[in-house]
Amino acid sequence: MKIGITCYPTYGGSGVVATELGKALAKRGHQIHFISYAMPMRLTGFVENIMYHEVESASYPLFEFPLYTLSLASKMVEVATFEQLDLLHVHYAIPHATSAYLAKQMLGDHKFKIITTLHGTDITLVGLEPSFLPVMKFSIEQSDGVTAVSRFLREKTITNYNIDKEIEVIPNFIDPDAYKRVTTNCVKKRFSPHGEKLLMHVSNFRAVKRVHDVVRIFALVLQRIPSTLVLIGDGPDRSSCESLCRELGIADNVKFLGKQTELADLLSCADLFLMPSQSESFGLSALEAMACEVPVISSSVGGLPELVEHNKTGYIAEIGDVERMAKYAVDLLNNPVKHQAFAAASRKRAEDLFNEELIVSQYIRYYEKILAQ
Ligand code: GMT
Repeated sequence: MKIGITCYPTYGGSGVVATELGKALAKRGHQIHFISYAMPMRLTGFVENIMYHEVESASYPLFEFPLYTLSLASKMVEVATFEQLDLLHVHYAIPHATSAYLAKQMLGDHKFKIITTLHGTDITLVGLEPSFLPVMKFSIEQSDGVTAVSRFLREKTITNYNIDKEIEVIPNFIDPDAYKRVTTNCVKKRFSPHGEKLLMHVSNFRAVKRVHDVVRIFALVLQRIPSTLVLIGDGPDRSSCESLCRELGIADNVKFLGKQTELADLLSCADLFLMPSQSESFGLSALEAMACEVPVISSSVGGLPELVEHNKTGYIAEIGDVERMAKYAVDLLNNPVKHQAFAAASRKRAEDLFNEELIVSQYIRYYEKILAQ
């Protein structure tokens, strides 16, 4: 198939899923055309069957805001025409599904199918803004196929937007060969020179991630167990989290690594992964941790209970219940037999339910179904 993929190219789950999907499809011989305003973060080097088309947004003093939606639609028309795309798969509905709709309307003879994958705040937060809601509902309904990354997100889409459309749940995935626990211990020794337990969190440090809760959970754990917290990623809440660590007197035990690419190496050092989010439609970084045999302690929101199996691969607790999450963490870190069982169960769940082979095949079957309609 000839498939166009549009996503945000930045450090974020939807862009990661789109890029890994594109790479996996290219490996299977499909021709993939990424269309975005920058090269997707995980698309490095030359990859057979993958082409990248950059969207250039023109600026003019009259335009107070960039008109990316329009520039993207024009680029979609260009790529679909010259490359004879069969379908255009857009990740994160705003504004990609709208640009795709516009592009399709502009094309006369060669019409492609549009598949929109809903990822999270496009549905649960941003899309609900009155200035976006009508156009979101319309663009989702006009897509030929719609997928959501969890059952939770499918239900939210149906109820929030009153959408009368079949939505296929296709969860996120990992490559179990790329995400596995690596045995080398050297990085761990840097963070835990005296065998301290290592707690980890990876995110874009936005308010929905509640990274302050990560710090507070860790402060409680540290009172009971010698440990280190490693925080990976960057974003709006990073500075205030650094201040909180100083206020709580735990700054020496917390390492802020900023954005990192070699996540499997780092996750392999961790004993626990924390994800106390306010909202999380799936929780891709928690899945990456599980694949590296790291049990997850998370909030019970959104799609997280579909990923984290309570009392088996980790624990879930109410949003903001920092004490309970800390109690779970201490319990697990103090019990090596249980910890080992949770670590093995995490890997097994990631491999059995969310492995690349399984999920990419599911996408291919879905593409074929939509193309046949
Ligand atoms: O929705 C967002 O905040 C952005 C999006 C992204 O691009 O990182 O994250 C969402 O998509 C990920 C990939 O499907 C999911 O793993 C995240 O749970 C989801 N984020 C939220 O729902 C907050």
